Amino acid sequence: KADCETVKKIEEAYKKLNGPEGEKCKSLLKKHLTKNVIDELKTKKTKLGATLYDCIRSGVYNLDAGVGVYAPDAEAYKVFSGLFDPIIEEYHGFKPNEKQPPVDLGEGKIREFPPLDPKGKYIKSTRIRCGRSLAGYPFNPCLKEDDYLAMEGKVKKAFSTFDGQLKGQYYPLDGMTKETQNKLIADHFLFKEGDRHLQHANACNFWPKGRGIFHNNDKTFLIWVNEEDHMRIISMQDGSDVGTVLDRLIKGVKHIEKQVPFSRDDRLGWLTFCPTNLGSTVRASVHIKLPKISARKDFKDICEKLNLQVRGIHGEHSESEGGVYDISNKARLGLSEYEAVKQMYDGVKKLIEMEEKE
Ligand code: ADP
Ligand code: CIR
Repeated sequence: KADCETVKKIEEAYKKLNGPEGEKCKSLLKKHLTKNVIDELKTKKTKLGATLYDCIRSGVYNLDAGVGVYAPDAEAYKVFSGLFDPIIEEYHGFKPNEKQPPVDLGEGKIREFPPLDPKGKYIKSTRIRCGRSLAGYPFNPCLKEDDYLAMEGKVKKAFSTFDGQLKGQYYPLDGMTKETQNKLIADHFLFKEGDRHLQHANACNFWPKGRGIFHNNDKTFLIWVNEEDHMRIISMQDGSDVGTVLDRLIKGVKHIEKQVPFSRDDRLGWLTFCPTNLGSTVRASVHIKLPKISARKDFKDICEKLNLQVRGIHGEHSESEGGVYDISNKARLGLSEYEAVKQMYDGVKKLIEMEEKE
């Protein structure tokens, strides 16, 4: 059972979210952390010792969070389902009695995704990423220094087996010059450093130990190691050729899953640290300029109705620059990998049509 100290912190968190300080807070955490949920869950613990406080600490500290919760280990999704399920339902539209469909990466359907913007009038670049967790390891807050190093060792070995266009090298963060790191971040290849949502989720312990990036020569196939998730597998390139980007991602995923076993849940699909990434784990995005419709007050609502999410030029929690937005599928759970990509594809196609008519 969780100790008194923890229970007290949970009760104080509720007061903070619902007091004057929390007035501007619009997170799903605030909405769904009700008195009843607290009473049901405040003394519970996972086998690894994670409490409700561990799930909510990031969103309690960061009142500007959109979601505000993370699962310290996979069991937390079950033990604290009273909080996670309603948040998952509101974010993905995935109900507690639903199940993630079987894996369908979209193999054999690449031809359905020809370039979205063949003349290059709107789209600068296209990226598709998915997340994976190594079987047998919990998420960040429960990992020890030795775990990070062991995991890094395992994936590094697997990376050395890529060949052809996927062949590349692993660059550990530990020892990378600030100059190289900052250039990789600015060029959209590497995760940022010091994300306060992750820091306050206890996800940055022993940083930069065990963290790094693998990429091929062209930087069109990349794998992030031990940032938010154990692995983020990424395919990206300039232009709008979604099919080619997806084809490369599929080849990479199929190769790596033969080398390392990943954690999958019957109901939630591929397991990830943040509930917004569960299921297919796919975020397919374009960097796009739509000067006319993005100037409209209802731009975000238009995107929301098309199941799209708008981010800034440096990813989540960043602003647009020069009129360029990152537009992607919003839902990842309850739909296959192929369907997630198709949601972005069809939605962005529609936005371009609207831009041309405006
Ligand atoms: P994630 O997609 O992994 O959840 P972020 O939103 O933080 O994480 O984005 C990570 C990086 O990927 C950022 O630098 C972002 O600008 C970049 N990125 C996302 N989509 C694209 C795209 N279509 N083209 C180029 N870079 C992109
Ligand atoms: C938030 O609530 O705003 C952050 N915790 C991020 C939530 C979703 N994004 C993500 O997992 N990349």
